[in-house]
Amino acid sequence: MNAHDEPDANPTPIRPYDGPAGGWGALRSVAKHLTEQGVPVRGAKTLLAVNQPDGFDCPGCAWPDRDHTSTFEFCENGAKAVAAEATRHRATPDLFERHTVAQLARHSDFWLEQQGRLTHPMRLDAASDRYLPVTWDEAFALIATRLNALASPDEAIFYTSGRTSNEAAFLYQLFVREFGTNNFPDCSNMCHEPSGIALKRQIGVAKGTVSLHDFELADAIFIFGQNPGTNHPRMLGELRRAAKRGCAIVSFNPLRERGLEKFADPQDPLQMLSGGSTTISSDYLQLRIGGDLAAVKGVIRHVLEIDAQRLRDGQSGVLDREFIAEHTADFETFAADVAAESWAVIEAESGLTRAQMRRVAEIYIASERVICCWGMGITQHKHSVATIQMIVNLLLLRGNLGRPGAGACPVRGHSNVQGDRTMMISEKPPQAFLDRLRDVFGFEPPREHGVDTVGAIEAMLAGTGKVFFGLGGNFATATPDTEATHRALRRCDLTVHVTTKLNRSHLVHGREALILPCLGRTEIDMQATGPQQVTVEDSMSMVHLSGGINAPAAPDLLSEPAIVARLAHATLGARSKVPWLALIDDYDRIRDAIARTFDDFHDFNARVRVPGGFRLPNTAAERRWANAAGKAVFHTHAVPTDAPIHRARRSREEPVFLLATVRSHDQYNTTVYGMDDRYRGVFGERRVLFANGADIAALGLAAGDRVDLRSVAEDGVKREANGFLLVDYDIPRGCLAAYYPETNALVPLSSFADEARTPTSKSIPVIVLPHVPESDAASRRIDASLVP
Ligand SMILES: Nc1nc2c(c(=O)[nH]1)N[C@H]1C(S)=C(S)[C@@H](COP(=O)(O)OP(=O)(O)OC[C@H]3O[C@@H](n4cnc5c(=O)[nH]c(N)nc54)[C@H](O)[C@@H]3O)O[C@H]1N2
Ligand SMILES: Nc1nc2c(c(=O)[nH]1)N[C@H]1C(S)=C(S)[C@@H](COP(=O)(O)OP(=O)(O)OC[C@H]3O[C@@H](n4cnc5c(=O)[nH]c(N)nc54)[C@H](O)[C@@H]3O)O[C@H]1N2
Ligand SMILES: [Mo]
Repeated sequence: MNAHDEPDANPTPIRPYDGPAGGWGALRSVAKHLTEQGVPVRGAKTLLAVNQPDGFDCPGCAWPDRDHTSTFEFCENGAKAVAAEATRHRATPDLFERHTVAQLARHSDFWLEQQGRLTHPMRLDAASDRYLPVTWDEAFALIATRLNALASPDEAIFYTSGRTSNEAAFLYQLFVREFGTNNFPDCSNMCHEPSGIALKRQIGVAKGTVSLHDFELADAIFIFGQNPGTNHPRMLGELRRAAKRGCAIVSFNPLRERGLEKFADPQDPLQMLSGGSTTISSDYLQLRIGGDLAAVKGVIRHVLEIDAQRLRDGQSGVLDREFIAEHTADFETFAADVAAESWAVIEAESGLTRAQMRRVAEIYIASERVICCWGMGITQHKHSVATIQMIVNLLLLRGNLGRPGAGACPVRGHSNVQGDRTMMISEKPPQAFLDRLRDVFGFEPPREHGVDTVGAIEAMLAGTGKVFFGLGGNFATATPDTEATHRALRRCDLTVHVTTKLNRSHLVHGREALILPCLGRTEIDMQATGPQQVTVEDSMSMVHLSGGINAPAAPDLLSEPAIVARLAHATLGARSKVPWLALIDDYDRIRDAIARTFDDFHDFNARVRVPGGFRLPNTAAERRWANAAGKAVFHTHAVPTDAPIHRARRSREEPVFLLATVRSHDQYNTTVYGMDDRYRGVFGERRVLFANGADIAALGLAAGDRVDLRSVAEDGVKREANGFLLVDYDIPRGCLAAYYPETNALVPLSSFADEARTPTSKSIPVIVLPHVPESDAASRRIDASLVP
């Protein structure tokens, strides 16, 4: 990457931050980002429409809003997401004329993003290595021709990122299934897939069970592996309210995260003027990376022991025995296994003391109503499904499921990632759903499972995946094993991306390539019958409308539903059973089709127009268990002691560390907004490695030194990422953290969660070496693989 792409290098990149999260820093940061994007006035107006009944859904995270009708809720990172979309900068055909693809590829991701909104559909001209403008009709005709020429529809792969609306997602799955494949990898495969799998089997729903109202009632909130101060800032408002009324907030995180400690709410004038803040976490457990299963099992062991002791003392026990008897299965087996687990193993693997876990058990028992939240610190490990089931086991012990103030809360990422799954963006659709599609639309959908994200990369590498189509996202950069992924994309005959901005995936292309620019969520979507709204589903199953207010970034942009429908029309033509173009004239027609397909969406158009929208039914929240057992099931899991990290440590002389890849405060996944990570005290620099001071010293290094990373993988492939600045950070020994996506090259494609196949981005065994300047060349090889 070009160093000169980035803003001026900061002379003191590391300046520990001891203020609260939020506060004036958040307001200053918003002003800065709006100004940089050239949108001070329009931006402010745009911000006031975020999450309003007649405005648009925030394109940031999936955290719900209070009623979706309340006053403007301020969120620094939501504002950055809006500013990024409402930018005045434009990536016009002129940009592509001035740069070959190889030249563009030499720029950093940050620079690519700064070029602004794309304005025209572009087609790769291989001879000149340039993208040239193409008409929409030509673009659709080209894709249609290539799709129809495939030996099998399964040679095409259709990726989705979680910003896609319900309407676009529904049309997309309809088109692709009528075309004939279930090849639907999506960002969820890299994100909350393990949550869906764990919960579906255990409690019969693949989603969380709580609503915002439960946060007002909870006596304790446990937060596992999540950094809300950066990734779900509006959640801090709920946590602050909860903390103020005395709710215990217990955070499990290897890193000290500012947003989990103290928060000054920019919504609260008094707090802002007084410089005050609210303490968020009452307890902060700095466990080891990957140590959550052991930690929760330790807490459960204490709960069971306290229960037994109380019974022996003639007191009442602490378990909800009625709930366990009536609603759960397999408790006895589970309890016996927990009692047999060794404390030595629990302590060694969690990195917590028995006393620390005892304290959590006491908080748990003292709390009538408990919510457990979790994020990527839980899902991106080999044993993520088991860890989530252990967290739910803890909830089940005292009936903390399906009653007010209690429940499971996987905190979803992208603003509509949950809705996309509800619309059946899924490589493993249930047969009953396929029957329904057949009955409603009159075509026979494919029955075989398709590929997920890892499977898609494998298929492209093997040459069986030939056309890659991405509805949003940045597949080349978000996925693991960067070098292998790039090789995979380059093997394709055709790569197509529907996108708002230029990103790496457009430059790591197949033999033929198209970039299709679309409207963003903040923009007016004008169709034959007038301006259209779309719908989204938040992390708590609330479905509501979203309509843009800004003029489109360019006259040639199409909406995502229009792109999908016109592509379907071009590809399937007269053989289609679906009136594609008519659906686009009025999105109410798409919603009617959704209502016919999914019972939970009956009277969709009417219900979604009620201010605030509606909540999808959730059987587990009503204590009905729609899984095979017909009960909430206690799942027994051993504490893992033979994971890749254990094997790597056994096989190596030098210390092997466990690296977690995390988000900085100035990024949205692969989109880098800026070079600062304010709450972690990092400024003007992204190649940093957070490490424990004692580990730094033991390596014979000092904070401020540069180091190179090698992953210790079992396939013998050398994977490296080089030139990271060592930062002395409050993190347990043996653990490291660095930013995603700079470290994705270290994650082997074959390293993923059991059952869920989610890449293990939070547990990469690595060794740390002093930086060798020549190794920059190796790091650049990854970027150089961009240059054909
Ligand atoms: N501004 C902004 N908002 C976002 C995003 C963004 O990039 N920027 N991304 C969106 C998306 S798609 C998602 S999925 C979410 C992600 O939101 P998060 O789940 O908060 O994602 P991460 O930044 O990956 O951070 C995970 C946290 O887990 C901790 N952690 C790492 N390993 C472990 C472990 O083994 N155990 C425990 N207990 N903790 C661990 C890390 O220290 C970090 O605090 O945010 C969404 N919202
Ligand atoms: N190492 C590591 N890897 C990870 C993770 C990690 O924690 N560590 N996290 C994983 C997670 S949780 C996720 S969700 C994935 C994210 O994977 P993706 O969803 O594929 O990636 P994003 O960076 O969110 O996608 C950003 C791009 O989306 C496009 N875009 C933005 N808005 C719109 C829109 O309205 N419409 C369309 N069509 N396009 C739009 C822009 O081109 C932008 O460049 O990454 C995963 N990868
Ligand atoms: Mo995500």
